[in-house]
Amino acid sequence: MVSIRDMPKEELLLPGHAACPGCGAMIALRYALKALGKRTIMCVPACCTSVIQGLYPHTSIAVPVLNIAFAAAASTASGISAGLKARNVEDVTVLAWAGDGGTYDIGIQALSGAAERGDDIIYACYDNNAYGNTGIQRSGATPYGAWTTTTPTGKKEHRKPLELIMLEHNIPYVATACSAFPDDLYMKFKKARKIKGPRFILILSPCPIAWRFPSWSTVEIGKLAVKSGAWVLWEYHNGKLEFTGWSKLIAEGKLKKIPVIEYLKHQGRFKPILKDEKAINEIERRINDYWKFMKALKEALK
Ligand SMILES: Cc1ncc(C[n+]2csc(CCOP(=O)(O)OP(=O)(O)O)c2C)c(N)n1
Ligand SMILES: [Mg+2]
Repeated sequence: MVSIRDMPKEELLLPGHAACPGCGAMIALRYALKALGKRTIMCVPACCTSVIQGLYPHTSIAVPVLNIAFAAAASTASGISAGLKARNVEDVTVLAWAGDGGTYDIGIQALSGAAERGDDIIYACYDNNAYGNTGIQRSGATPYGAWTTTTPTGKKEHRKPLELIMLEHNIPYVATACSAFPDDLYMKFKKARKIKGPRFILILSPCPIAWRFPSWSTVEIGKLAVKSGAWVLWEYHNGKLEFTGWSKLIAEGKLKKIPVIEYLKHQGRFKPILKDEKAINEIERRINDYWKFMKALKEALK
C-alpha cells in the first residue's frame, strides 16, 4: 500500500473546480490523475465531470480533455489511441472518464467494442449510481430500493454487474475501487497505466446530492459501502483475481461484514425501503450472492 505522503505532490485536478461539496467523483479523479501523470489525454462524455471542469477557455483539469457526446467515451478514446499509435507516441495514457449513465447504459456498446478490439485505453467509470448531472434519474447502476426522481418509491431492479460483463471480455485488467480509499484507487491506476490494451476500472463515487447524505460524510459512506460488503474491492490481472483492502480482510475472515442497514440508514435515498424487512433481506441476499460468486471465481482462476 502507498501512503498519501508518497504520492506526487502535483495536482492535475486544480482547485476552483465546480463540483458540489463532498463530490466523491472528484476525490477519485484527483488520485487517478496523480497516478497517471501529466502525459494523459482524457475523454469526458456528457456527465457531471464535463460541468465540473469549468467553462471554456478555462479548465480545472491540467491535462488535455476532449468533451464528447454522451455515448462516445470509449470510441473517442479508441480513436485517440489509434492516432497516437500512428504517430509512434508511446508514453501517453488515454483515459476515458465517464459516469455510470454514460457507461452502464448509453456507452456500453462503444466500451464493449473497444474491449473486443483490444484497444489501448483505460476506461474509468465513476459510479455515483444515477444520472447526476441531469437531476438524479435512475441508471443501470442505481441499486435496488434507491430513490431517484424516476424511481420515487425505490428502484425495483438490482444494479447491472458491469464489472463482471467487462471481465467476460477477457481484457488484461479489470478493477473496482471506491473514492473512500484513495490509496487503493491510486495503486490500481498506477498498475493499469503500465499495462497495454483495454483496462477497466469501476469506482464507487458517493454523491451527497443523489444519495441524500451530508456533504462531509462522503468518505464515511464509501467506507460503509465496503464494510457492509455492498461494494467489493477487487482486481483482475494476469488471469488472476484478488480482493483488495477491506474486502480482502472480509474475504479472509479477518473483518466481519456489518449489516447492510448500517450503510443504507445514513442515506435519504433508501428511505422508501428502510422499514421494509423484505427489501433489506433482498439487498443482503444479493450481497451474499455476489460474494459467493466472486470467491468461487477467485478459486476457479487460481
Ligand atoms: C444522447 C444524449 N442523451 C441525453 C443527454 C443528457 N445528459 C447529459 S449528462 C446526462 C447524465 C449523465 O449521467 P452519468 O453518466 O451517470 O454522469 P453523472 O452526471 O452522474 O456524472 C444526461 C442524461 C445527452 N447529453 N446526450
Ligand atoms: Mg452518474
